[in-house]
Amino acid sequence: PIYLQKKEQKMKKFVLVLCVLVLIAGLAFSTGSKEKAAETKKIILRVGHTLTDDSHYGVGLAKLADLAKQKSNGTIEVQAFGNSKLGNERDLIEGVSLGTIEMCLSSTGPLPNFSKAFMVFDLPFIVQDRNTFYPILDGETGQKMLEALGSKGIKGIVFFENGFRHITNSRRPINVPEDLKGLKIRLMENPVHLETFRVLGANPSPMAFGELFTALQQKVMDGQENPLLIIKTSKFYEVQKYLALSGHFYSPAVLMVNDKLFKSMSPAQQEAFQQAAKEARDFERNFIIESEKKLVDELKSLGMEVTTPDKAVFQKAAESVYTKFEADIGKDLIQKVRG
Ligand code: EAX
Repeated sequence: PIYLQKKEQKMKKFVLVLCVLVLIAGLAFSTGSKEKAAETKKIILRVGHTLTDDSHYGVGLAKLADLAKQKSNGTIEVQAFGNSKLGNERDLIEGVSLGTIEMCLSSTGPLPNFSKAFMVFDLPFIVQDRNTFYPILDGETGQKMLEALGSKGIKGIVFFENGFRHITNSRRPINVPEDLKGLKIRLMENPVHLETFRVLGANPSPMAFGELFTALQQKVMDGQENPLLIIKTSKFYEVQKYLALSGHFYSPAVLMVNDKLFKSMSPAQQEAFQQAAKEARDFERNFIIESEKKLVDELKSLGMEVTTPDKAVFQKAAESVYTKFEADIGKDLIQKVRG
């Protein structure tokens, strides 16, 4: 019957329309996923640093590698190269600025060569307590300083920690500034640090970290200053008898990425990486705090003789450093960092 034929025709039309729809949906889906694949191309970030794999930098960067991989669905791979393998800190920062190295983790020590404001962290005893300092570093003040690196082609991601620095030497125990008289002390290439040790009466000279162990071993240098974890992991206790818990400087460390490269990542990758970096930062800071609970005893058992100088005496002796650098750094910034 006619009405049945019509029904069949309708049915055929319906199937045809359905087929076309399925085809269109399929096409849309396949181009969609192709776009997605293009958007999230895989990025490999080599990160250079000066410390050992078991140091706070090594441990923090291993954490960053895990988190970045997880959060980016495997599209960001972080490869760490420690022990100055990709260069000393100044070379590393220059490399990141030029784009010859993707990323580095460096103490703020060499950063005044790139942006003067960073000198604020180098002032003696300006940081006394981590808990009040972290919010300043992670808040607006620190953020502005990281942004200033943009003009050098560097994206400053977050502040990790290098830590409170203490003096070691092979000659004598240090209790008062006079004990430093005439000692050849290696400092970072940093004008504020060098001036501080000059004012304290030592004989400071700048040297790259990678050359330091040999210089101490061969007595080219009598001493150096670094956080406890570095004294342990870089084995300075093997060539330095005396440790003074002076805590005279606090070094943050900046995780830096080449700016162009950072901008070439998809928005989702950028977000994933920044979140991973924040979590790795917190992890690294905690690792230091936990390690430091036992480090003095460990270093003693490794043969070091430890003194605890009166910080107020050293602080007073180094006061003129503030006046000397105030104009370069800015009174406001000094006030803000002091908290
Ligand atoms: O950033 O050079 C130094 O003494 C630093 O503490 C070290 O390179 C870690």
